[in-house]
Amino acid sequence: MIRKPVRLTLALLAVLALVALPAATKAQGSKGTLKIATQSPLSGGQAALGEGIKLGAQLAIEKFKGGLEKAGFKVDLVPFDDQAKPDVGVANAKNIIADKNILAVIGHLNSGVAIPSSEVYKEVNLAMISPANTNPTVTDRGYMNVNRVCGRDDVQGAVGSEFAHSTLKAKTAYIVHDKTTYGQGVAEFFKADAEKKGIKILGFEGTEEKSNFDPILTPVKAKGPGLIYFGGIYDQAAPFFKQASEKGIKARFLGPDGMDSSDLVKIAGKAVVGMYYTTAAGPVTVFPKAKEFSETFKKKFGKNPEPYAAEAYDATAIALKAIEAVAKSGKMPSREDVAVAIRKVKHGGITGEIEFDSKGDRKKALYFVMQVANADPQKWGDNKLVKQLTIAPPAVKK
Ligand code: ABU
Repeated sequence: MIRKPVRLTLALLAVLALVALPAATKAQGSKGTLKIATQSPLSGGQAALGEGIKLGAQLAIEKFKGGLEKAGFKVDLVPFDDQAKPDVGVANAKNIIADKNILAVIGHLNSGVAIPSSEVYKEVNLAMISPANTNPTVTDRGYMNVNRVCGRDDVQGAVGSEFAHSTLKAKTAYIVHDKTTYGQGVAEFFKADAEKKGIKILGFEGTEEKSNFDPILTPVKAKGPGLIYFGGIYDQAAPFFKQASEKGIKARFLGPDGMDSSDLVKIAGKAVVGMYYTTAAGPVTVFPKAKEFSETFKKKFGKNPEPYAAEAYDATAIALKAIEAVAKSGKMPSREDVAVAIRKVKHGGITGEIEFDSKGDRKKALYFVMQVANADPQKWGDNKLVKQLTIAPPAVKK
């Protein structure tokens, strides 16, 4: 038999449970579902970086969705595979804008995909925050919905040429690029600044070849440059540099952030140990606040975060902050509200302080010169930090 005080306590608990129930229901999405999309290559030769971007965004949503959930929203991630192809990115973008619950896009990896896809997002003022796109055109169009947390290739190209000139003492260089918006663009910025510094450019050549570089490397070897610069991405650069090394070419190897993936050494092995690259992705070891992210990432996904995963985490945190700010005002967040709110966010991210200028560039972007230290892909994070710079975006040309 239940005694009277116990009966009263049980009755009280039952009443409390009934009162608490509507609140719990509200916290589980009674106001609807808000979605954040990612667009990056999840298949093909650049999937290592693209997958990292998706997983960085996923971790940020898990970490920061609490405020919106308390306000009654469910928050979902919707990953899209752009395959590093402009037409696929644009087709995905059309599907993204058709889903009215998607309030921000974190992406892309490739500037040549981000630029046409963001023309689609612009039609509906859907915010894009890029973790990785470095081509100037991404933000130079001045779209209110387009932002990036990384630096720009007009700066990155010059950081590379300054390093080639002042530290490597290169007198001559041969430049190869992948003919993409990004690869050719950064190669041109490198070339222009290298020439100003007196480096003689012995060749400037674009190629879409992925496996047999002999027709390019034979004349390169004959010209004997002090440095080879490859403007492109690791899936093409790795076999290129591997074959250059096997051919006995003694030039120094240098490239931009497209080199910055553990897959570079997975494909090229020892041939690229000692080579240099510039990057706009912070090696997570330089950011004390990224330690927890890095550990959680490894524990949850069983691998190290690839470059730009931390930037995707910060970009997603900014999007959530902006959505929450709009939701707090009592309004159902619209895409335009969110795009406007993103420009007002000041975020102490794991990759440093982030704030956007009027074009959507990070006010103080980070650039690094790195040297490949080891042929083991697991040790990509141990690459040597040669130089770290914080540089504001170039002034807007009038
Ligand atoms: N910045 C690295 C990825 C290449 C791109 O921007 O297209």
